[in-house]
Amino acid sequence: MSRISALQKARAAYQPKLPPALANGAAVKICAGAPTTAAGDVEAIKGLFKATFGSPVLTFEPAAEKAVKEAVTVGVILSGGQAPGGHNVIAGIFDGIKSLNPASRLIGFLKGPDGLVKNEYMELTADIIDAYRNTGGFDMIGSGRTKLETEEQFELVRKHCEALKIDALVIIGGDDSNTNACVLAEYFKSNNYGIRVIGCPKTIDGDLKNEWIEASFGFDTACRVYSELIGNLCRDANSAKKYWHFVKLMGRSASHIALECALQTQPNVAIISEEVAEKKMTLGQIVDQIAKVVAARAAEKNNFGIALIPEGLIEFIPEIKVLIAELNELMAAEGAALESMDAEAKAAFVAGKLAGDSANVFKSLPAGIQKQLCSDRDPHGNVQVSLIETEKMLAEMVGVRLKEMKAAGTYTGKFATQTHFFGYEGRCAAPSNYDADYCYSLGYSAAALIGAGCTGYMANVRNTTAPAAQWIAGGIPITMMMNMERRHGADKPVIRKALVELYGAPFKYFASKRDEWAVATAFVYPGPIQYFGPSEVCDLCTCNLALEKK
Ligand code: FBP
Repeated sequence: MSRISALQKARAAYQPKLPPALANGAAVKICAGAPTTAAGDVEAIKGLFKATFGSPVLTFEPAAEKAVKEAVTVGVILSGGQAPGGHNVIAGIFDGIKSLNPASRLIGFLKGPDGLVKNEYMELTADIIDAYRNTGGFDMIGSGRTKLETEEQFELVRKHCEALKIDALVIIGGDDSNTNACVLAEYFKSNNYGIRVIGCPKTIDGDLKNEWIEASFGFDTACRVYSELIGNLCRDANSAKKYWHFVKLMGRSASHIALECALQTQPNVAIISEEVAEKKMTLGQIVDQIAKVVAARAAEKNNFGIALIPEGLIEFIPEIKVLIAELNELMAAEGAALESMDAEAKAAFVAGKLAGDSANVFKSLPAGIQKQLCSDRDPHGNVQVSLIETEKMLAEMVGVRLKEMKAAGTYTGKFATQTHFFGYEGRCAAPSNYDADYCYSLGYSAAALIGAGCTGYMANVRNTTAPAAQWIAGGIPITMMMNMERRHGADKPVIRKALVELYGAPFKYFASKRDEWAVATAFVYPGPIQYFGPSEVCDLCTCNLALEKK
């Protein structure tokens, strides 16, 4: 057996908490609400999801007594980027289906949706599950970003599931992956294939949430890891007093991670992309805003500070957003021509094809950023913003602006920078108590939905700011979260992403404090995640959730 750390050994014994409805196993009493609709473009979604549209929200209540149901065989995939707690979702599914009937079986498809299409799998036995309880990472079965969308893929999935006698599939993923789950559920149901599909909300980005889904799993742990690191940088900056640290944080479409880390650490600057879009700020205005804070701190002899930059910022700056939309269309149309080109040639080719404002904006960007904007999209058509070095670009541009201010006599300080990108550091961390409990409960809820014969649902656990004894579990129809969006040059049904709400309590609190945090050195040092010790340091929820539920 390979060596495991002392923490992993001790942590393996942690028994995640479950909502009371699941205390007697996954054979629960189901309470159904009223028929549901879609998040937008209702008629289009209704037309595309004729078999699964309109299902009710389901809430579980405890069964009167432990019941044995028919054994089920369930397939599971992890899809998209890693997020802490994925293994606990699988452990929850395993324990849940075993509670339905000890003869139930769990098959793990390898490397995400690809495993389903290529029929690569392994049976997940008790020994395997036990070795991964409460661990971070997705290494039990791996993950991938392949999009399931063609009928040919769906038929392969059916063939492989039927050969393994699979009754239901659980897709653990973000908005794109749960969109896959919904499309697959519709295909199986409308063709009477009898294989059910259930989704689970995963993503460190925190943008898969809505009125019903309080959080995507992994967000809590990842933000705690980044906040610990940011807190350490804050302390270093405050000790050495000579660097401004520009920290880019993952979160490609929404700034929830940047906002949460700002709430946990109180940095001098935190840019929130959604505000940039709302105020229609230009890149120049963002640079000015940061430079003003640097100058104000320099006037107090504080030539150091911390600036948080959300990974997706570039896509929210209106002029660059228009440029990216045009680039997406252009790259989809010219895919064949671009395929054989290197990054430099792609940028030159694209520059020659763009016209009007977008051509000027593209030309105004540093060459490195131009190339990064022309790099391949992910399989879902998203720009890979983790590859765009916004933190370096801003640090450089603020430096240039400060030189101009110095020449004009409005700034007299010193400006030296360090840049960082925190993303991968947190995606596979050992789940916090919140994520360990939440994930296990989500997996167990997925098992309960399967036991009840449901399809096209996302497992749901809510009221999670209260102790687990008050958590509510159930299922939400995925069609309820969908709308139409432009992807790869075509309108597609997708789950609506949750962006930071500028009228929501977390942003409003941040906005009420940021001027004070900008000039004062008001850093908070959260320290590492605590797995053992008093409840007030171990059983926390995010600042976002606490403020939203206050
Ligand atoms: P998911 O949406 O799949 O959960 O992934 C989120 C994320 O962690 C983003 O924050 C980041 O931009 C992206 O994955 C990077 O993914 P990759 O390593 O595959 O490029």
